[in-house]
Amino acid sequence: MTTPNAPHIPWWKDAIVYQIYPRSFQDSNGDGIGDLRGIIRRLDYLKRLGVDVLWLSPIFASPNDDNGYDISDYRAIMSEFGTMADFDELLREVHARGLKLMLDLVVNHTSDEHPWFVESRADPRSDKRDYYIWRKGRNGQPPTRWQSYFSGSVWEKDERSGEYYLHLFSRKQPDLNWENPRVRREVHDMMRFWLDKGVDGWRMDTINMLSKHPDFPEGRPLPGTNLTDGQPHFLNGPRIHEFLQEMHREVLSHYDVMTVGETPGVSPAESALYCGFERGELNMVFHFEHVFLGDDAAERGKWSNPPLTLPAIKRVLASWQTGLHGRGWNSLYWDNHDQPRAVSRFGHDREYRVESAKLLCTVLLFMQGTPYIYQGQELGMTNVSFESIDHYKDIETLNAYKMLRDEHGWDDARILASVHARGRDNARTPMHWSGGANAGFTEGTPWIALNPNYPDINAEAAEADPNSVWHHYRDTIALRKSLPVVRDGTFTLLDAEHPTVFSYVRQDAHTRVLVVGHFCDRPGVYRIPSEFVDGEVLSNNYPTQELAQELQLRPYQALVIRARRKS
Ligand code: TEU
Ligand code: CA
Repeated sequence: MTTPNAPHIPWWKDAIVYQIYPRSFQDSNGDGIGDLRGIIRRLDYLKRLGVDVLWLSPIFASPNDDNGYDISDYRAIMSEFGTMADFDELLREVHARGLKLMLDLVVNHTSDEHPWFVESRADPRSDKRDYYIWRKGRNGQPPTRWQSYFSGSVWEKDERSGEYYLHLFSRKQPDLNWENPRVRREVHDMMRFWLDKGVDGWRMDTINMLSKHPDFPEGRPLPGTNLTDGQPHFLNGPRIHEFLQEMHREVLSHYDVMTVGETPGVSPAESALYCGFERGELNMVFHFEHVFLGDDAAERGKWSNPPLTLPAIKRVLASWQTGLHGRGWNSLYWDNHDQPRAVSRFGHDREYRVESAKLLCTVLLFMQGTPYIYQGQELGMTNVSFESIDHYKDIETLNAYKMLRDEHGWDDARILASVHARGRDNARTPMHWSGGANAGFTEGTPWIALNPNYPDINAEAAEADPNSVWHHYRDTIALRKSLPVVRDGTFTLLDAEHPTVFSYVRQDAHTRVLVVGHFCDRPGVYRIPSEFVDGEVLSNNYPTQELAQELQLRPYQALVIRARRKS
């Protein structure tokens, strides 16, 4: 029962989202590939964890050049994942448990096996030609020297017509031409098809890339290559807000849905244009400032793997908390299917794996915004270190391996060290359900090798152990939901330059809460504001804590302390 005249609070502000990478979540038919019926089997596990929304990475028909982010039929289920009847049952079972389902909208590009592109490439006079971005080159060269996210040029020459088509990602992912109103209408119709089935939201892949600069200007030269950085000319392009406001007007505004846009390269101020409460575009966006810290300035981008410092991470996260407070809404994440495992990247995945995985949970979930938990993050799953590139599957990694070896002379050891640290397959090894064969993921041969540490790190063991990362996630989710200050309160970063402690205060008219995270593998002492010295410890990833002005902190300790109300 809402109190009269209370401000309407949309449901996605209170939601916890759990991202499933279906290919690696649960296989149900022994072919070694996760599928929709496997997800149905694990819904009760997700309900017990306490999450509200399930985001599925793409489940649509695809040749899987980029594991489903290359769609060949937007209205069909990928055959390896099951049937439309399986999807309908999954949606029913999700809703029967009071959960919601968010799908992955990949409309910056299709697969080159989509009938639209097959026709577009086959006949320059076809009415599908203008569904994609075809340009003549100059003097036998591509229109620009922009670098693809998957290495090499963004232009692929079609010998028959002599023209080039644009693909910001793989050559099997041709970019759609959003300048064409028929393309936009096709997308709107497809979105309605799924929303009319009862889907509750969309994660929108690379959504700030839809509008390219019409002149395709050359980019900034990239060191050590003959390629350039075209991002200033295709990120946040001239018509992007027009396209998103049209999508909202034509489709989204007619449904009670949640939307999150994947928008690399936006600042907090720019993101407010996408997710500002009155903008009529999206509810929130994913930024990449924390996970790509330093990569832009590094010679080989993320493969150079520049070191992270806690003050730099704090500055970024605090700027998003204060930059969007009262203007828009944050997404909160450490992990997803494109990123290495959080406990390996930001925590300590050896002797302090459990403590640091819990710390990352606490520090993330007490910020303002909607948290996204990636499959396995709730177990403290870690990066994997396959000893050969032959074990890796991700097109981004395999293309980068060739580029780094052939164009930059890196040896295998150097390339593998970068892949171990930053490769996307770190997040794509099969989910660990038990310590049994193949971690309970499949009775067949898994499509990608498992992380060998599944006997020690798996859901069955975690649920049985009250001190596990899993129980900390479940308890922290429940605690977060009991404290309105976490959804509504202000955020104040303390001690921004402290090298090992991330501490901040959340406050509203009734409550002040202090969050302290000690990102360090040694004990430490941290001076807390005096008002919390006689406070109440609401969360602690260690069994006990003496409160004092000079707080004694254990390695990777995380605390949440509520100040006592002044009478
Ligand atoms: O990722 C978009 C994106 O920005 C990625 O290139 C990301 O920066 C990179 O993978 C990090 O190394 C989305 C999807 O999340 C990703 O899985 C797809 O490969 C990509 O779009 C193309 O659809
Ligand atoms: Ca299967």
